[in-house]
Amino acid sequence: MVEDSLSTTSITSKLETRFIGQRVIYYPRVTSTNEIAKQEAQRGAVEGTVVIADEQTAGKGRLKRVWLSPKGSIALSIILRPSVVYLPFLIMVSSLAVVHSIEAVTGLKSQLRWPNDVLVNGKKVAGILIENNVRGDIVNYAVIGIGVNINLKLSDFPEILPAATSLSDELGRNMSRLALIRRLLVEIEKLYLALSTGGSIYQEWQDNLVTLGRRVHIKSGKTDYEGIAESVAGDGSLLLRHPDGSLTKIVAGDVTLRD
Ligand code: BT5
Repeated sequence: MVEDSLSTTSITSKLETRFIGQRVIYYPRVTSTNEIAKQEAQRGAVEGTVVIADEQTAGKGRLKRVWLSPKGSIALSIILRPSVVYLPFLIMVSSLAVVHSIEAVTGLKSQLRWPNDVLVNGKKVAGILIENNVRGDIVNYAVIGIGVNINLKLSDFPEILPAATSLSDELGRNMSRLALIRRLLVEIEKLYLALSTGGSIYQEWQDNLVTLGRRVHIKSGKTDYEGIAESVAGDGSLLLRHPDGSLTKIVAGDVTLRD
């Protein structure tokens, strides 16, 4: 049996970061850690504050979609106050940090599906929702919300079953959520700090995207596109090559692989 209860102290104790996770607000159950984090950020919470919950009752995906986060998963949100130029890189920082920490703690390899999904064996194991509060060039705050399916039997969640998985389903055993959380905070800080020293995060992100080079269907707002996902631009948008040779830059959307 894996000891798996969380507490502020167990997360922060001797955590090897400078600021991310040095302050943790932990809830056994909460509406949405992103919502709480935004309120805390508005009230002036220090950069690196983490809001974390065992369970969310109103977990959010993008575009008002629902994110299921029952017991056994983790939901956490990190408050950052980056310069505006770094905002497009936050999805790269957070998704690569998830890939690194899953591999470090479980040995499992994961891949990224543009723009924000982390997959293991082709199924979604984690999702990321970044919410920014920006006025002009001034970033009031950015909240990085990450949900990871850890110790869940996906067969209990038929609504997401065909396209989702959990780390325990992939490993065939339960694992320590605490170990993953602590590693994730360390990895995010490392990649985030590397941004300011010109680290090559864009290249690594691009290399991990399973979407590239594939025939895809993309739904972006009310528009549907078909084509080859050719590359990603430095600002994180996807460049889609149409059958007639033209190219569209897509900033946000949902990708389905066609081949
Ligand atoms: C996401 O949205 O993938 C972003 C999820 C972010 C969740 C975190 S948890 C901490 C923080 N607090 C919050 O309230 N949210 C963040 P999107 O790409 O829109 O994907 C949503 C879709 O994924 C849903 O419509 C379902 O189809 C599917 N889904 C829902 N719950 C899932 C789960 N636990 N595992 C895998 N897929 C899921």
